[in-house]
Amino acid sequence: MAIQKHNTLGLRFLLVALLLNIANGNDLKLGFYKKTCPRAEAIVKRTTANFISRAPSLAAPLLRMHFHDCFVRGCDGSVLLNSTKNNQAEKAGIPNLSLRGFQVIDAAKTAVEAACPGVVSCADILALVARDSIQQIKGPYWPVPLGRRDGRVSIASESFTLPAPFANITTLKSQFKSRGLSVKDLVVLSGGHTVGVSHCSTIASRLYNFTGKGDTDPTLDPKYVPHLKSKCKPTDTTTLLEMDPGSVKTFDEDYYTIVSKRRGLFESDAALLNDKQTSAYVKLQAKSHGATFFKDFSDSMVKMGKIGVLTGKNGEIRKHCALIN
Ligand code: HEM
Ligand SMILES: *[C@@H]1O[C@H](CO)[C@@H](O)[C@H](O)[C@H]1NC(C)=O
Ligand SMILES: *[C@@H]1O[C@H](CO)[C@@H](O)[C@H](O)[C@H]1NC(C)=O
Ligand SMILES: *[C@@H]1O[C@H](CO)[C@@H](O)[C@H](O)[C@H]1NC(C)=O
Ligand SMILES: CC(=O)N[C@H]1CO[C@H](CO)[C@@H](O)[C@@H]1O
Repeated sequence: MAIQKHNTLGLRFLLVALLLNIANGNDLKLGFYKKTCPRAEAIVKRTTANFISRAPSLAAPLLRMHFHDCFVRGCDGSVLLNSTKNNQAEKAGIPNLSLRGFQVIDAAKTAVEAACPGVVSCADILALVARDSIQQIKGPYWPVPLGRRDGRVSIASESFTLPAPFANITTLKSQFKSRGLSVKDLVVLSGGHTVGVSHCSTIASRLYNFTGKGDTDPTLDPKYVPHLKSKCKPTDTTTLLEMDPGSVKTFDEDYYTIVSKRRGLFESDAALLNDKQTSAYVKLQAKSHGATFFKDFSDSMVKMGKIGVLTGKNGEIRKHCALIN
């Protein structure tokens, strides 16, 4: 009887452990394709290098694509799926605005499929391409444990669960927490905004109509506002703003200097000054010229890459990244 009870408890413990395991990505492994597709990682790296050497500005959207993938339904390649007759996919959601670089993923997948058909998932390819892109522009390297499988579901409305550029610090913290990421991960991963561009429309209300009275966000450096207004007229939907003016293609710690000067583009960037821990981190990285930023970014990217992954027999290995099998 006692043994029986013990066994039941043990089984329950095992089940819970298995569930947790799936949820925090501990099933992923470095070198997962070593036997089944030994050249997979090299092929992805070479394909990525081909693109990024010609167009370094693609590194930023590829990093962002991996973030969007992981934050919606976990890192399962759902961001890569096209809409169909009966379904509007994540790509069709407003927050996808300016997601670019799908051709890099498709090219890497085609090259990998030629070597080992039906073995390597699109979710893994995206995780590798994001890492290789950032390394190629002299950013940090991080190890990418592999073995993600591809999901079969992608829903436009779920893209609204992504953090919004107007989110406050409370909302940002809880959106990261619900995906198993810490307050530190929030301030570290926001450093991804050291590369890339944003549309004027994303900050139009911050510049021109913050509280609906034709005003400007008072948390924005008033000396910086005229510059932003000269670049972005109120109804401009096409002009691009550099997130890190002057070093938009360089992965460095400038982001924290910019935010500490109250020149971060989004309210979500500025919000990092409204919490003790995040604000201390911003100031520390700004002052120390990013002493620990690369190491921190690597650690947080590994964590982000494990969010809600499908492993084992879950999901599938897509034949084409934009289509379920
Ligand atoms: C913390 C919450 C975050 C918010 C609210 C946010 C929001 C945004 C928005 C609104 C844009 C620009 C869209 C446009 O106007 O075109 C953007 C761009 C970008 N984001 Fe974030 N983001 C967040 C976190 C992250 C994270 C965690 C990463 C990666 C680690 C990331 C990487 C990027 C990159 C690289 C770009 C530039 C993309 C390009 O050049 O096309 N962001 N983000
Ligand atoms: C997915 O959609 C894009 C954009 O509409 C299109 O160019 C591409 O050919 C589609 N991919 C597939 C496999 O249908
Ligand atoms: C943060 O934003 C949320 C959602 O918009 C709102 O409910 C909450 O009151 C805001 N919190 C603070 C402290 O402003
Ligand atoms: C500013 O916002 C208010 C309230 O949302 C709106 O009624 C007004 O039309 C906006 N003004 C402009 C110039 O967009
Ligand atoms: C890449 C992509 O699919 N972008 C789409 C994002 O959403 C906008 C607006 O819903 C579409 O116009 C884009 O084509």
